[in-house]
Amino acid sequence: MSIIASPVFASSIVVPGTSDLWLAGTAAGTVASGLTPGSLGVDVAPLHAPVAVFLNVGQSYEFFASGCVSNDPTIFPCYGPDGGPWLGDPTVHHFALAENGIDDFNAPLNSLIGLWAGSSTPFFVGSHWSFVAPTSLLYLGTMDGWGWLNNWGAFLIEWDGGDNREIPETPEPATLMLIGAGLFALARMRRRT
Ligand SMILES: [Ca+2]
Repeated sequence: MSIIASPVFASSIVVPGTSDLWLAGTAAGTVASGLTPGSLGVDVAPLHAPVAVFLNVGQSYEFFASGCVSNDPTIFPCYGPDGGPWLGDPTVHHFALAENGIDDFNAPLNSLIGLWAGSSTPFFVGSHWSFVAPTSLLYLGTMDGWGWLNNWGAFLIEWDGGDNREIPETPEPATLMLIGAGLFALARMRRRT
């Protein structure tokens, strides 16, 4: 008999490949991510905005991402949340550089990336991420150089943690037995010292 339960994902969310982090927190109609710095953005909020995730500050979370995203499946592979190379380079950056208060950033093509509300610095998330939430609003998007509007696919993010963590209201008998055995062992160790 095992008391280790299979993972229970309390929550899940879908991040479309069209989720452009450089539109995080922007007003409707804001554009971003043209081909060159200063060129008119081709992605528009809220259609291509990143996905907003609300978390509990100071609580622990574990994210598991699956699925795949591609710039164009007829030309590029469909990469998982850890992304892949961009034309031989291990990473790609934001061709328009800093935009809408969000810094330029390098990450593997089509990888899952994030940005905390109030921060200007994106970060790599990938397929597995354990963290403590520093603030309540997290934006999730995918990595690209420009033009998220034509991206294919999506990532499914399942997570455990926060107030959604599964906590049994009453310990199961096996758990109580283990706790009892642990206390007994502790008492024996203490007597020896
Ligand atoms: Ca694209």
